[in-house]
Amino acid sequence: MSTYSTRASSHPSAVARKLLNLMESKKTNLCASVDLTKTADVLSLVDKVGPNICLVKTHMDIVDDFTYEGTVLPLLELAKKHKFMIFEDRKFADIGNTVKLQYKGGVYKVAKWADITNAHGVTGEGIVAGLKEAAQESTDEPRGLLMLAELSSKGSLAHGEYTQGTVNIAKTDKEFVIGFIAQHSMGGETDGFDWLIMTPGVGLDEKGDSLGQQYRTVSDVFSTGTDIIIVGRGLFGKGRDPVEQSKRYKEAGWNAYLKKVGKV
Ligand code: UP6
Repeated sequence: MSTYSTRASSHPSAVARKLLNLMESKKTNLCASVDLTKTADVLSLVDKVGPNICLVKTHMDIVDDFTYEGTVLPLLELAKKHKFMIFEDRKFADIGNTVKLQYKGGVYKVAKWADITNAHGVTGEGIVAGLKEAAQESTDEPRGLLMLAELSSKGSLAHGEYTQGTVNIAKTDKEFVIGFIAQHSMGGETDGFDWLIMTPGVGLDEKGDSLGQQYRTVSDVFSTGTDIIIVGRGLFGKGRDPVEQSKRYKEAGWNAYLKKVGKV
């Protein structure tokens, strides 16, 4: 397997190149999932874990006091301060025209500030085209899309033919679609794709939660093709110290990566 920096040197997406370079220079493949409902809590957590992460994943629609000025602008400042990128986990799932409006507009205007967002394949390839148009009409900054190929939750319907169908949708845009939310590698190398695999449902202490989440360990997800680990409650759950935990997951993720590329 190639190193992050080798992949950065030849990746067709500017977002992916930036992220891969940043991962190499900060020595981290940890994405913090900041699922908190108050802006102050989101920003405080991000400031604590910032030095140890490459990416912050948000669900802005759970933030009670969300405003562009009060929530997004300070988050962008923290992104500059700590050098991480931003992924809004919006999970778009509608026809192209509707997702275009959702991505560009409404309260959140995701295309304006998030480097990366994601979408389900269930509605077909128009979703990629619609989101790409919204990105182009919103900003000159590069934007990237992840397709949801597999989910971590118990009983997920995203497997087999559905997953393959999502991979086929991803193939329709080599530059805008940078990879997948998935539990395994989605291949693609032989067709010239270098997809980033980002994996949620990662936890070193628990096996799951009471609502169907299932956790796998860091070494387990790396053994099946992960490039970036997404960790939420493992960092900030009850009784946890986010600084300590982000260091722990950073180290576990980096060691698993080094092992995979044969550097240890
Ligand atoms: N997420 C999953 N599984 C998926 C896709 N997305 O858990 O297949 C998201 C959730 C949450 C985060 O929406 O924001 O990843 C996982 O959080 P946790 O680590 O606290 O379980």
